[in-house]
Amino acid sequence: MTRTADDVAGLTGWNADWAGLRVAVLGLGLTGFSVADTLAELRAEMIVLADRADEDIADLLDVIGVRLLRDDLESELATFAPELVVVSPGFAPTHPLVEWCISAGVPIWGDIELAWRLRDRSGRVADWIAITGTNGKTTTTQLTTAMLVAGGKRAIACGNVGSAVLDAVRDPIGFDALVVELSSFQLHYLHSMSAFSSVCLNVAVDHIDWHGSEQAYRAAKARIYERTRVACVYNLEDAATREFVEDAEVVDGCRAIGFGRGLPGPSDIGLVNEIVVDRAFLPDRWRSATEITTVDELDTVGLGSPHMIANVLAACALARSFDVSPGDIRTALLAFKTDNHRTQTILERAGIRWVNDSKATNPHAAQAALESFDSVVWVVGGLLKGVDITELVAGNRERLRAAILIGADRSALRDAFARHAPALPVFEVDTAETGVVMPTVVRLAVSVAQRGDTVLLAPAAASMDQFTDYADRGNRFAEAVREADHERETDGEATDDDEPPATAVEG
Ligand code: UMA
Repeated sequence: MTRTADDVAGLTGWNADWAGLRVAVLGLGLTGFSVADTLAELRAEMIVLADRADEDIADLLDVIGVRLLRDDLESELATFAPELVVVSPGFAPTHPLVEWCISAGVPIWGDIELAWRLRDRSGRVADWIAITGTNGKTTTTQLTTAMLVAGGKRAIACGNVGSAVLDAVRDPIGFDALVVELSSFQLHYLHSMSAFSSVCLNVAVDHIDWHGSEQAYRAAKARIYERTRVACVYNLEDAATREFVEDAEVVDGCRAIGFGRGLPGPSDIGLVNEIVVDRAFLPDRWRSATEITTVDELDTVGLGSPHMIANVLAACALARSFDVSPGDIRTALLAFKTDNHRTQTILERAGIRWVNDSKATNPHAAQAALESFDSVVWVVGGLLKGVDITELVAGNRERLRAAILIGADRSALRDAFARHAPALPVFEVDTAETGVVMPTVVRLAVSVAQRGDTVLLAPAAASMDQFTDYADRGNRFAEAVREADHERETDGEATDDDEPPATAVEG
């Protein structure tokens, strides 16, 4: 039975009849794989079309039993005759495959549309807070997430910030809120999202090559506000964003909340004498205002520049709409910079998450970091300061894929692993050369990590044997991770000569 476009439009909910639906997935990057993986779980009939594909991801596709086509894509698509096409954001509307779908009348969704329809995957259906804008969206997404988390909500940043929304939607525990960063590309292919609150931070000319015109780019940005339920947040200093809100079809009762660095009116968040104040989310907003923080305080954590203040104001509005208290928001803001080396996700690539928790300078802190993840390649060691590491090793062996030992005090670690996790692959980085340690760690981690793993730097030890301090250790780890990723992206340009000279031995 072939499904019509109307049948496909009616597919909403994880338990809808996805089985056997003929779907073509365009692209095989972060988005394409998350889409294929999800639809495989739903037993759709699927092909993935990508003329360029990362070999690792292609292998994974093979593992989940999905067919990848790399040549003659237009005729493959026509032969397959999809009932639905799910397109990666890199595919512009003028791409020949997308044009074919348009002319054939096949519904075209982005991954965000699919994720929205499948948001009831875990019993706990998250509200979505949607963020776009030409500039500042990633910072605002991170700030908002931090504020929600400080307010006791289970929240995650996802989307264009670098992790697929479908992965967040399929989290087994679920979230109170997804803070979703959306690019104009993603918005273009999004049709039914109804965010809890939404913001377009600003609009400048961008991505004309993809959209075809400035007007089309702006139209995509404006979509963020459609069907918003509680608060449309707009920039008082950017008239276009206000116009977008005025033109949007929102849910009855949804409010328009302005943010800007000037004096706030009722229903705005702004600055009064360099104090960040909320005049939107309080009972008597006509006569009073709530103080959140000051510009001086923001300055101390590197958030005092004008564009950063604007991002902070927008994030405050979104968090306040979600009922986060001014006190919790302030707490999140003041911790924002110092959080850098605490379970900071550096990168997610090919299903592997790279996390920096260099701040874990003792077993207690390392335990907290380890508990956050199910399957870990653990980078551990340094100056143990005479602290017994045995319990930490014994108590976590079940969640470990492998361990990579660094630092001066490796013998205690080596013994603990030998006694309590004898079957675990344990690698040692036996160099003390500062510039070489982390590239070696990353190389070893790449060789052993599998999809779903987290490579976690949580050393449970002080850093001064090899690094200036924990920040230096964390920064060097992050640099090595990004460097390795860049080398991979530049398609094997890295040669053996680029490899760090250190030896690494498997224990
Ligand atoms: N492909 C082809 N042929 C093409 C075009 C693409 O085969 O002509 C395939 C290739 O297999 C390639 C894949 O498509 O590997 C790439 O797809 P993609 O470009 O859509 O990238 P993804 O890996 O899916 O990542 C996308 C976003 N990328 C873009 O929008 C270009 C990521 O944003 C986003 O984090 C991710 O989805 C998860 O939501 C990055 C970005 O640069 C950070 N965004 C732009 C920006 O911020 O300016 C918009």
